[in-house]
Amino acid sequence: MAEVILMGEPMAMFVADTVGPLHKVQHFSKSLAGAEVNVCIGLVRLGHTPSYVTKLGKEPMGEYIYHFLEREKIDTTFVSFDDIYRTGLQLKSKVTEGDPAIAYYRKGSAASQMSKEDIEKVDFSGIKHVHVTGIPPALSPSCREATYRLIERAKEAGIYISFDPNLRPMLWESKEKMIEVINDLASKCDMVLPGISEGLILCGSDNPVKIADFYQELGVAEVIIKLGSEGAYVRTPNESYVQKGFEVNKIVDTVGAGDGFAVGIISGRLEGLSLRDCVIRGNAIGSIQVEHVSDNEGLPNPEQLEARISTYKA
Ligand code: KDG
Repeated sequence: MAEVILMGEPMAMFVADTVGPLHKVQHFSKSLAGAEVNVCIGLVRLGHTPSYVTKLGKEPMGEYIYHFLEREKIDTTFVSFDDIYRTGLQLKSKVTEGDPAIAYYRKGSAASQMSKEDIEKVDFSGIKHVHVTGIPPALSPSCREATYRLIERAKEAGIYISFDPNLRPMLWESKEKMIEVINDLASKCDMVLPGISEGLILCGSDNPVKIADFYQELGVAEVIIKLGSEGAYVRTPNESYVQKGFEVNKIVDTVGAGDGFAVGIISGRLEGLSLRDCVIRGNAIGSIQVEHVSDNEGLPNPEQLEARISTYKA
């Protein structure tokens, strides 16, 4: 039985085989992208049972993703196929370091057809955690309603909700709307996990203390601000501290590090770890993720995670 619910859009991702601008690249390798599905994959690798809510196109890319989910042992009970719309696609450039260029082909995708009716079908029995991100509310008006309904149903059921803003400005109608909706959704959750640069956009400050103040004033109990290689700033009603990050061998691609961090927090909570140990785990997984080109291939199994944690110099 599933322990965690996540809703999102998975995409077939084509990663450039050679460095250079995307329009010049001849050959790409196929893999899977999508913030929430990355978190599902990470949770399964650590022995947990996420259920993924999404819509796929009835075409080869939808089938590819469906088989991928089944192979990764992600619960597909709430995955449906859309007869008309297609699965979204993404291109990603190859970089030698830092952030790659991304191009989306996802407007009007099958996943963007999700609506609150899809959330009504979800069975919350046995669910201990709901993880929401700021991507689905950017996909379409019906996906935005579905995101609100997911939070509402989780709250009604008394389930703990974490929220990762995951800002994707190019998917929103305006920057103002993005800030308004993301902060409104965040205010309804138990934990918010912004990156430091997201904090600047959402709260007008890149000072972690001010970002934490902002969300606590909105009523969020736990705020964890991701500081990249510096680690994370943690604020709860009782304490605040910076938890130092891990040393990284070589940064190959930063995409997916935040999803890895969320995997650490959610899996740690499910296993009853202290918040500090959850954050150490989140930092550890984020540090492994940036050493991999794929958005999810680096997500560790328990042995790989333990090996990284054993290198920690607090
Ligand atoms: O967090 C990683 C995701 O961003 C990536 O796998 C896909 O860009 C993506 C998205 O918008 O879901």
